[in-house]
Amino acid sequence: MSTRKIPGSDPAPLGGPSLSRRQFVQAGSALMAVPFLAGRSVSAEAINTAAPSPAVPAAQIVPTCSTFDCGGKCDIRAHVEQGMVTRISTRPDSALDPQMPIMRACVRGRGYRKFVYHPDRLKYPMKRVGKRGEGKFERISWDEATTMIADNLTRITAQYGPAARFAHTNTAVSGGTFSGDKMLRRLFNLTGGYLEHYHSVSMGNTAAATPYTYGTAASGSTLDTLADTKLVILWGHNPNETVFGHTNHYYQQMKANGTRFVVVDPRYSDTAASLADEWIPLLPTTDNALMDAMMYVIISENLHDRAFIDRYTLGFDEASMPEGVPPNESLVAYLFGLKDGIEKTPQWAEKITRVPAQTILQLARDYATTKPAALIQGWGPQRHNSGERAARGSTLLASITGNVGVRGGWAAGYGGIGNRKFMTGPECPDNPVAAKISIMNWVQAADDATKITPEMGLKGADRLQSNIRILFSLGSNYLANQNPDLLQAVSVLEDESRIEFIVASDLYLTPSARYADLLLPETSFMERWNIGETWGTGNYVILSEKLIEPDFERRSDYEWLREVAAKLGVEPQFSEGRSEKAWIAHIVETTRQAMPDENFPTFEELCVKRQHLFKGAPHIAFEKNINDPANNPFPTPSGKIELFSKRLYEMQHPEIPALSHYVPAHEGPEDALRQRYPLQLITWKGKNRANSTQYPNPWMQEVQEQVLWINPQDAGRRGIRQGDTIRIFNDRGVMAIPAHLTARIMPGVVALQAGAWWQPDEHGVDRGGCPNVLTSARITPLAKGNSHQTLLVEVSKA
Ligand SMILES: Nc1nc2c(c(=O)[nH]1)N[C@H]1C(S)=C(S)[C@@H](COP(=O)(O)OP(=O)(O)OC[C@H]3O[C@@H](n4cnc5c(=O)[nH]c(N)nc54)[C@H](O)[C@@H]3O)O[C@H]1N2
Ligand SMILES: Nc1nc2c(c(=O)[nH]1)N[C@H]1C(S)=C(S)[C@@H](COP(=O)(O)OP(=O)(O)OC[C@H]3O[C@@H](n4cnc5c(=O)[nH]c(N)nc54)[C@H](O)[C@@H]3O)O[C@H]1N2
Ligand code: SF4
Ligand SMILES: [Mo]
Repeated sequence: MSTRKIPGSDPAPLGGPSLSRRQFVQAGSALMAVPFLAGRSVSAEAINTAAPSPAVPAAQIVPTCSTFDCGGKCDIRAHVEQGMVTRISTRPDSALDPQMPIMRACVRGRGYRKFVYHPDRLKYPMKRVGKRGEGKFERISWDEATTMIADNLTRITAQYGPAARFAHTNTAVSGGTFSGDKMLRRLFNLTGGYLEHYHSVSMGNTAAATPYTYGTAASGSTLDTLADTKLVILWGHNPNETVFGHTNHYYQQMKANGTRFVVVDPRYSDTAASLADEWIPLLPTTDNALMDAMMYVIISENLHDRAFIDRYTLGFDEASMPEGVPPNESLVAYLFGLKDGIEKTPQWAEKITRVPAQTILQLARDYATTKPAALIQGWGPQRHNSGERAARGSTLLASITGNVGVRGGWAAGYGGIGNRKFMTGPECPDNPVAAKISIMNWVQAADDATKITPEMGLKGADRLQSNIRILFSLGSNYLANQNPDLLQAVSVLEDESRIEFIVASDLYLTPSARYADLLLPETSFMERWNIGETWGTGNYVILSEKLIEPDFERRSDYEWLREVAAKLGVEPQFSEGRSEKAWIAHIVETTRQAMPDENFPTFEELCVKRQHLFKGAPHIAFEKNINDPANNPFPTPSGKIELFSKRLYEMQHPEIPALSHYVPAHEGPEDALRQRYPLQLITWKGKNRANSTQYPNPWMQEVQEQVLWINPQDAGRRGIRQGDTIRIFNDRGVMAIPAHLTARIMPGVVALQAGAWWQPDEHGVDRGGCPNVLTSARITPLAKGNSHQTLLVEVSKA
């Protein structure tokens, strides 16, 4: 055991004397206090027989990963010396395991230490002393804190019922198998339940729209199937920054092998800079116009895959329409203007999108004649109020060109692969409360829940009986910062007669945490046991070991929840006697049982092996349905790929038409509001933070300043020069930050990196550059989801 090599570990790590596993054990007495030893299968005997310690104990290099919601799950190396993480490095070249995609730490990963050891980190539990939102807190003991929580839970549940209890969205901790947030839900359900929410603000619009084409949202393939793809169109997808599992590993190989990349994005993103042979900027929300015109060209020039269309699809032309639909509703009828008299030509689309007609013509021809080709849509285009249409539009293009179910093609927006589930996770009893709201309804549910209707997104009930009265925000900055139209949200939070008790647990006093009544100092991923999981777009897990002891009075969410459970009298059922580490071991065991063919390691084995790559690659979405349609109909009502969706047709909602074609967006380029607010604003996820996580990290602030990207043409018209402080405003809010003049953003559009902290000055002007002082809380028509990306603003010199 002591000589066994950790797969992927470097025999000669950079920057420090190397220590073999045996030497490490021999150095036992000096290192016994180092907590990570406890998890290794190093026997006590081995330690006791160890030789005397060297004068200066060398750093132990531990392969681990973070559990943030950053899109990646990288193999980082923590250098641990005398109970401190002294350095972060990454998977070394010599460790290349051909089985594992290469996931090296990004700039955020390299800076993790500054996040964990930052002097501003919360140190003690604190209760609010000023007005709510003022940010004044006073230190209290953990006993007082957990008593406050237990008492408020008991009082509020007795007075308003369990549906008055709410747990906010929690993406910062969703990258781990185990989280306080999951355990909070367990505690809720053991004591009567809570008001659940649905909808992923990340990709919920794609997830809701895709099943109308294919019958399921599980429409992603594994990236290893793209090795021989000649053309990839990355459509509103910026994986160079957002990572998405291990996109870069494959895209860099493909680039080296000659794959042509086209990037369709209003911004010249880092992905466009590093991969693109061609960048096609278009006005935000006009993606469907470009798609419509591409389909027009493909069909007019007879480049569509007629055999595929006839065999697998519904609604292409009048001959293949479902029963009971009047004439001229098919795709061909729409594109050639048989109903509205408008042919969806490249010239038509040029006026809407600003993409030159010739470029559209060429893109359509390239996509239809390169076999196979992959049009991969990111999640930026679907975080719009036209987002569901954009997501479904790409499924139509893939279908008419026969790129569905074939190796090297791509069916839909970047998405989940099959029904893959990795770790089983802590068990959660059923929620006795049937009602569910969309995450977009939470502000209304706090203000006056009786106004929420099923049309707005209420599920499982016709009305809500109670407002949200007690709210927990664990691992999220979504009370204010990340929530669309944040000023509207905080006006409800400030009213103490609405939500009566707010608990926030974070590492920092974020703009959201300022609204807490009780503020709890959580541990970081380095201070507790967990397993990092890739999103469904990847397929491995990495042990995230406890490396250091928490300082001050920091406690993991699970630790204080246990104390609350005890005060509510349910601790034994809640914890089942397990520590955090014991839960991880338990989940590993239940995962092994749930997937007997997977050969998943035991907990002891995982502590040595550190990683596990799940089987299931390569996977081509819908391969079965295409190879053997008789036995594998698509799970749609017709059993076919539904270009025309009768289900959508019956909704008769003008914003989600049966064909998913272009419809001008609210606050889009055709909105009359443009006369006052002529610029479209979009946000993107940048390289120096995961959403708002790591915002206070000084190393990350050096990487990129919060500035507004504005095209020199738009700036020139307003007399704005490089670096000028400018005001960006609309009816919802105003901010003042520096302007960055760049041709990387097309005229008519301005762009801000998402996730900067909201910092209002005494006049209410945000000096931090948080886009959500400007964004809209409009709900998308089908998913009842978010459309953070669709908004109009004006910019002027401050
Ligand atoms: N570095 C980093 N990585 C991250 C995150 C992070 O904050 N930082 N966040 C993680 C999370 S939580 C998520 S959900 C994912 C999100 O990943 P995505 O949603 O894919 O990322 P975004 O940057 O929001 O959008 C991708 C691109 O869409 C473009 N775009 C915006 N509007 C339009 C449009 O109307 N049409 C077209 N064609 N393009 C448009 C943007 O300019 C951007 O370059 O990333 C994850 N990865
Ligand atoms: N304008 C605009 N708004 C957006 C987006 C956008 O693109 N543009 N993107 C949206 C998307 S896709 C997402 S996913 C959301 C993300 O929004 P949120 O879900 O709010 O995620 P973060 O902003 O990362 O905030 C997470 C918080 O958790 C804290 N944290 C980190 N680790 C831990 C931990 O271990 N325990 C606890 N208790 N806390 C921890 C961090 O310090 C941070 O304050 O934002 C959405 N909002
Ligand atoms: S922040 Fe994400 S992409 Fe960066 S090193 Fe960590 S896991 Fe990898
Ligand atoms: Mo997200």
